[in-house]
Amino acid sequence: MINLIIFGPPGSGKGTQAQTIVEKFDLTHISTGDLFRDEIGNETVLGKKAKEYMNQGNLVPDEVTIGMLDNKLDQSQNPAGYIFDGFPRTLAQAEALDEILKKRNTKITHLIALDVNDDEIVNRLLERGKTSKRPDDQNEEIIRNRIEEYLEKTSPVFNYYNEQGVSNKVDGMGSMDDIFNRIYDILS
Ligand code: B4P
Repeated sequence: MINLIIFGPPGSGKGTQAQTIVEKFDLTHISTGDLFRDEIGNETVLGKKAKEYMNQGNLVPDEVTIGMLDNKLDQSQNPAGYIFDGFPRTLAQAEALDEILKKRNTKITHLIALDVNDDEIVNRLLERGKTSKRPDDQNEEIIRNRIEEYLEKTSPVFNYYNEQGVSNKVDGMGSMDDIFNRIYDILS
């Protein structure tokens, strides 16, 4: 079983690479960003809570995010494993994920961190914002806030899993195929 965390700053290619990894390894893709955007689109109570944080480029509170992830895992059993995209984003989420997987007699097998510089991130997200209409992709100040949130709250998750011996860094610059090949080498 592969349980992979695809990790990195906003716009580093997590969602993009997850799509290809899912096809090659038959994993189930769980993206907390996509789950929140579905909740917002359906105007649920959870979506209304998440929207105010996301639109400013802030993280949604842990208690909201962890409960949502636990429910999603209950609904999508896959013996081949999971790819966690955008989760965990804090140490508390990482600890909760370990507990959630332990209950299911499994654990994280790999964390792959995509390394991309800040200027490239801003360019990619502003470019995506032209078509995605995502409010958090349309304003450089909000994108820079997302990068700050990542550095302050999310980046320590790399070391947390490094202590478990499962963290890997991958150069996230270059073509999507080249980056996928770097990831493939680690997973196979
Ligand atoms: P996410 O939806 O996870 O969004 P993201 O960080 O922007 O990454 P994404 O996966 O979408 O983009 P990708 O890098 O693939 O999170 C959005 C918000 O939701 C967060 O800010 C937060 O508020 C909230 N949230 C989500 N999870 C949370 C959690 N666990 N806890 C608290 N809050 C949470 O791609 C970006 C762009 O780059 C694309 O346009 C792509 O085409 C392009 N691209 C990718 N690879 C490229 C390459 N090699 N070259 C050129 N362009 C490339």
